[in-house]
Amino acid sequence: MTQAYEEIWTEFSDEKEKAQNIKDVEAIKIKFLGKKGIVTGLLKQLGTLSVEEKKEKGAKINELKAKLTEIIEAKIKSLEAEDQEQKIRADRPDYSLPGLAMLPGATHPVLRIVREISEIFVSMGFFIADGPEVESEYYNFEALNVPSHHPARDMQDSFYLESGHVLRTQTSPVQIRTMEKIKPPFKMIAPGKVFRRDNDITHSPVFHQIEGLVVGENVSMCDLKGTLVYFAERMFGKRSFRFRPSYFPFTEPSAEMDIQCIFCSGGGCKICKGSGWIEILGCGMVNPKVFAGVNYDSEKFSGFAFGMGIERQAILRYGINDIRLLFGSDIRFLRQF
Ligand code: 2NL
Repeated sequence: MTQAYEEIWTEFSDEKEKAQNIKDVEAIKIKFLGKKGIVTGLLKQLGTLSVEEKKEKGAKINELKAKLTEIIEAKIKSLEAEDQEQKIRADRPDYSLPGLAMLPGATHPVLRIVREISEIFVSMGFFIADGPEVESEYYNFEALNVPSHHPARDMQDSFYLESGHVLRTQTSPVQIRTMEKIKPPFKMIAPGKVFRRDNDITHSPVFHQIEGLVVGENVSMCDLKGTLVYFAERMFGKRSFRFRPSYFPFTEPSAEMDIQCIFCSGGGCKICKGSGWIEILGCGMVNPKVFAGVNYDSEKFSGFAFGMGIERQAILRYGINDIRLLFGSDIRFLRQF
């Protein structure tokens, strides 16, 4: 019988060595200690023996059973611990993997141009002012000598609110409000959003403008030209510029300033429509009727004013072919700046 125990022990030890996982160990447990297992079988055989032998062999078999049970439980425990460890290792982040790119934010091209232009005028002593985007008809039109029969006041061209207010169509109301508050001489610019009922590849219902106003004694068309040429050369580099007569209700005389086409250098191309020139801004000497509205004495003071669309400057500067790209928030477009 001792021989049999030893064989059982050897077989058990061999199989235990080969066991790879809990399932294997469970199978060994059933084979040796299960209801129909080898050790259980030995215990069943005891019934045929004498009381003396039963006592002696029973004790030995029970000893073997206890030993095997202990080994199996220990093995299961260690395998479970290994499993647990492996799970934790698998869940652990892999710090050697390449990270996700963190793209830095960037200034929108429209804001970049606003800052660039503002900085040029601030360097000449202009201050920056702002004002409401929802305006009364008085500040948006009347005060600028745009009478109620003027086509610019047409419902089709401007956004009107039920209250009778209007979304400002230019930033000039900021200048009117400033003139109501302070006395000349001064130089100011007013950058901001403006609104018109237009929407196609060259027009957006919301766009940005910078207007400027200089008021003082003996301010002349010479000052206008000197200031705007200095600005344009800093903005676009040394190029040819020209002033053409134009018309605005709020200035007299009025002009438009052109730059020699930056795409064809004046030879004529698709962008300048063959003319060799591109319009960059409108300007003029402030109409005395505008001064009268803010109680400035036109005998004593004169001034010049100008206005330009920011998107237009951005389109010229960066060669953008659809104004809507500037408002689309498409990261592939914006990333290029
Ligand atoms: C354009 C032309 C212009 C002004 C704006 C102005 C403002 C006051 C008095 C007189 Cl308070 N003028 N602003 C003058 C001339 C042209 O803008 O083409 N803008 C996009």
